[in-house]
Amino acid sequence: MITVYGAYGFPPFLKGIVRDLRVYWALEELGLAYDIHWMDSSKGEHRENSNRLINPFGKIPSMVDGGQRMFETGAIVLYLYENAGKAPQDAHARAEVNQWCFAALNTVEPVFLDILRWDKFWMEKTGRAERYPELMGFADERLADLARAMGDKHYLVGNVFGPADILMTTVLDFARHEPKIFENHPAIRAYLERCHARPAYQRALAKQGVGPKANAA
Ligand SMILES: N[C@@H](CCC(=O)N[C@@H](CS)C(=O)NCC(=O)O)C(=O)O
Repeated sequence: MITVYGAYGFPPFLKGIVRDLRVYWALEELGLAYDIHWMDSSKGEHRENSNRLINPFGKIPSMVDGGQRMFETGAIVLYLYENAGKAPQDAHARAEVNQWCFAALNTVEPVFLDILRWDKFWMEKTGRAERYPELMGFADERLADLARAMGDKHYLVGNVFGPADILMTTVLDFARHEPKIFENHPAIRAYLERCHARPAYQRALAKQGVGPKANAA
C-alpha cells in the first residue's frame, strides 16, 4: 500500500497550492489505492522525525510505497507513472517527458513561487517595489514561451496528459490568486482549465488538507 505524507492545518488559500496535491493527483490519474498519513503543518509536524526519516529536508509531501521511501514531488510523480507501466519505454520519449518535468520545476516554478511568496508570505519584506515588476515580466515571458511551445497541443508531451502536466499545472497555480498574470495568454488559461477539469484533479483537490477527521468519518 502506498502512503502519502500529506498536510492539513494550513490556511485555506493554500488549498490547491501545497505540493502534496501533485502526488494525490498522480495517484488518482493512475487509479492507485493509497493512504494519507496526515501531518498538521500548523504544528510543524512535517519537520518531525517521522517525516524526516523519509524526507531529509522535513518538507511536504513524502511517500512510502513498500520499501520505497521518497521525497521531491517531481521524482515521486515520475516514479508513480513508471511503476504503473505508464512511462514511455523508449529513451527518447522518456527524455521528452523528463525535460518538461524539469522545465516545470526548474524554469517555471521559481518565478511563480516567488509571486506567491511576495503576495502571500512576504508582505513585510523590503524590496518588493524593485523585484515584483521584474517578476511579472519573467512570468509573462515564461507563459508566452510555454504557449508557443505548446502550439495547439492539449498537453505538454505527445498530446497525452501525463506527469509533466501535473507538475506544470500545479506550478502555474502558485499564481492562481492573480488571474491578471494569465490575461494575455488564453491558450495557457485554456490549458489550465482543461487540466483542472479532469476528474482525477477534482478528487485530489477534494482530499487535500481534509486531515485525520476524514479518515475517521
Ligand atoms: N521541491 C520540493 C519542495 C517541497 C516543499 O517546499 N514543500 C512545502 C509545502 S508545498 C513545505 O514543506 N513547506 C513547509 C516548510 O517548509 O516548513 C518538492 O517538490 O517536493
